[in-house]
Amino acid sequence: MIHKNFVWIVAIMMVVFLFDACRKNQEPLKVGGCGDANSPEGQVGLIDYDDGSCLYGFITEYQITYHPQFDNAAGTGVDWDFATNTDADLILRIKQDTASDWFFNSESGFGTPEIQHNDTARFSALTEYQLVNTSYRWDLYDHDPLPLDDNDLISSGTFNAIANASDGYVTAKGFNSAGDSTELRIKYDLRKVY
Ligand SMILES: [Ca+2]
Ligand SMILES: [Ca+2]
Ligand SMILES: [Ca+2]
Repeated sequence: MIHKNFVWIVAIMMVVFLFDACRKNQEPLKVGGCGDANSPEGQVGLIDYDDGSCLYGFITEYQITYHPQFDNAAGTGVDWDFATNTDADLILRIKQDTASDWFFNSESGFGTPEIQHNDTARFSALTEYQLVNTSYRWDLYDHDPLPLDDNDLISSGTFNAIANASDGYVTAKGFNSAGDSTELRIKYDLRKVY
């Protein structure tokens, strides 16, 4: 009788042991990744721990891929200049929404290049500015010479640099008061911050 009880106890212990081993094997693996919301590749809320792999976006170039052909905010079909050179002469400025200073102002490094409305204007980054998870504001103006005429707003807009980042570009749309759209693209390289 003792022998029989002993066999039963051993059998039950083996079943419990095997069940416990199976349960442990089925526990999900912890998933690592970049847990920093300031990284364009951040996976906040989707991973179990930050594995130190975060890369960050540093601006290499600013682009205006298109802008309105005419200054419709000043009246339908109004040219950007008088009579000649009627394409817009671009001035692009970008800053953090709450900042007072523009961290990029194309006029200081590139002058006011005249660009056809459906051509891409490119401005190399003058400083390696790091994009972070916050709201940015940008303005695009057409330069005009005082005292004849002052600058005209082509478009302005706001965007979150991380929310709008994909495959090496932050893309944002801006508008003028007539509803005409303009596209801003900010090219960035991904690298570590040490
Ligand atoms: Ca012009
Ligand atoms: Ca102009
Ligand atoms: Ca003007």
